Amino acid sequence: MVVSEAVGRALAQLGVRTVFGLMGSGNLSVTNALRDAGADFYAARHETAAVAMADGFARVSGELAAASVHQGPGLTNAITGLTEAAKSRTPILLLAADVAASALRSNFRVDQAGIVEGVGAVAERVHGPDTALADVARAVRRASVERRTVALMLPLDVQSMAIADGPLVLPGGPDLTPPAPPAAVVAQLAGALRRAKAPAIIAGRGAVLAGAGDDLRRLAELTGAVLATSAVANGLFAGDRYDLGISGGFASPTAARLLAEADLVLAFGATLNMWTTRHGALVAEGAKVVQVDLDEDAIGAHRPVDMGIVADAGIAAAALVEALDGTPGEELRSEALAREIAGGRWRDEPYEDAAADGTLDPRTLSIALDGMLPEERTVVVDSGHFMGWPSMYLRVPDPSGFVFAQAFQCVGLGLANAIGAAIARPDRLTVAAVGDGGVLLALGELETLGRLRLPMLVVVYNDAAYGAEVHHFRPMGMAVDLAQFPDTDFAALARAAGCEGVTARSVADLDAVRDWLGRRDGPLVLDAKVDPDICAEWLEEAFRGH
Ligand SMILES: Cc1ncc(C[n+]2csc(CCOP(=O)(O)OP(=O)(O)O)c2C)c(N)n1
Ligand SMILES: [Mg+2]
Repeated sequence: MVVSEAVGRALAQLGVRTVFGLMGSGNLSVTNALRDAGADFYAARHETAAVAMADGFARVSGELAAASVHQGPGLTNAITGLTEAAKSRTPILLLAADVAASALRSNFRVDQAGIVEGVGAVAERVHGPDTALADVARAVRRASVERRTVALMLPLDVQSMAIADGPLVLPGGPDLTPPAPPAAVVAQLAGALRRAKAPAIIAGRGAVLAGAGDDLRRLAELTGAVLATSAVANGLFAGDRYDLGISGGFASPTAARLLAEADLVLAFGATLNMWTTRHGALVAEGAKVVQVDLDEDAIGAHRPVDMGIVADAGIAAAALVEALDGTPGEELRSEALAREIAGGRWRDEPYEDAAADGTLDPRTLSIALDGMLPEERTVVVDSGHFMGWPSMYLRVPDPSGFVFAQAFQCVGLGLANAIGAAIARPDRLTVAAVGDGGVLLALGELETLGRLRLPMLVVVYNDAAYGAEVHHFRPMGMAVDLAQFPDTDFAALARAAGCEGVTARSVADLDAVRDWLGRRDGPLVLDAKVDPDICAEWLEEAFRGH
C-alpha cells in the first residue's frame, strides 16, 4: 500500500463518512481510498463550493466532513469557502494535495500552509510514511476536539511512498472535560438572577454545541427570563412560549422591546457582537451583562461585560439550574407576556404590500412560503440584502434546521452550503434562500444540484441587482447602476442544469411550489422576481450603525 491509500483508509476509520471535492491528479488516489473505505463522495464544480458543502454538511449533522482538492489552484480556489469555515470554526478537513518539497520549480507551487493559515485555518501535513497515520490522527483531532478547520497537506512524493500493509493502528487522545464555572461564581450569579426583575438569556452557537438548550429553557423558567438567540443559533428555543427568536437586526419590534427592557442579560456561548445587540440598542443602559464562553478571548470582545465566566455553556446552565431549582414555585412570567410574544412575531407585524406590478413583496413571498413548507425543514441563507426575509419569516424546527454561514459575510456560498445540508438531512426539506447575485457567483453548483437530483427548494430573491449595495449607496446620492444588471431567467438556467425551474411574479405563481411539494422528485429553483425598491429596515439600520 502507498501512503495516499493508507491516509484515505485512516480517515474513514476516524469517522470521515462524507467527502466533497473536485478531482485532480494529486487528490484522486486519496479520495478513491476514502471512497473505497466506505465514505460517500460528492463532486462539486468549484473547490470553494466543495468546502462550503462540507461546511453545510458539518453544521447540520455535527459530523466531521471532508473536502478534497488538487494542489496549487485547487487549493487557492478553495480559500473563500475555507475562510468562512475557519471563522465559524466548523470542524472540517480539507484534503489538499501539495507539491513535493523538492519540486522548487513546479507550476503548482505556492505556500499552501501560509495561505490557509493566513485565513485562520490550521495547516497540517502528512510528513512521511513513518508518521502518516499519526499525522492524519492529529489533523482529525485538531478539527474535532479544537473545533478548527484543518487543511491536511498531502505532498505528492510522500503520497506515493510505500507504507506497511496490515491493520491500521491509529494513535488517539483522551476525551477532554470542558471547563465548569467555580461554585462561588455560580452562587453569585444565582443571587443576581434572583434579584433581577427582567432577565434575558441570549444563546449563541456555543450553547448549541454544548447542548445547553434544555437547561437554558429550565433556567429561564426558574428566573422568569425571556429567551433569545444569536442568528446562528436560531431555533434553539423553538416552541418555547417565552422565546423571542433572534436577537439583533432580525428581531421583531416586540422582541426588540422586551430585550431592551432586560435588567440582566446572560449570554451563553454568544459573543454579543454588533449584529446580536443591534449596535448596542438591544441592551439597556444600566443593564448588567454576564457572558459565559469557553473561549476567554471571546469574553468582552465586542462590548463591555460586568461578569465574564470561562466555562462550557451547557455545564454553566446546568449548574445554575441546580443552584436555583425549587426557588420560584410559581411561573414568574405572566400569561399576558406569553400572549404578547406569541402575537409579536414578524409574521404578525402589519405591513403594506409595496410590490410594483409583476413583482413580489419579499415579505409576502416569505410569509406565503412559510405557510406552505413542511415544518421539518432546513433553511440555508446566503448573504445579501435579502437575507433578513428568510431569517425573519421562515420558521425552523431547531438550530440544525438553520444554516447561516455569515462569519466572512461572503456572497455566493449559500447554494453549496445548502447542498451539503440537504445531503446531511435527507429527512428534512432543505430550502436555500439566495440572492440573484449569490447564485450567479455559484452557477456551476446548479449543475451539481441537477446532477445529484436533491429534492431541494432554491428560492432566488431576484431583484436584478446587488441589492445590498443599491440600498446602501442610492440614498446617499451615489450612482448605483454598476450594481444593477439585466434580469436573469433562473428558471431557464435551472432547467438547463437538470433542475425544475419556476418563475414567480405573484402569490398565485407559488402554486407551482405547492405542486412540487407534493412530489419533491428533484430540485426546484424558484425565480422570485422581487420588487427591487423594497429595502429591509434591518439593513437601513445597519448602515446607520456604521
Ligand atoms: C464574495 C463577495 N463579493 C462581494 C460582496 C459584496 N456584497 C455584499 S452584499 C452583495 C450583493 C449580493 O447580491 P444578491 O445575492 O443579489 O443579494 P441582494 O443584496 O440583491 O439581496 C455584494 C456584492 C461580498 N460580500 N462577497
Ligand atoms: Mg440581488
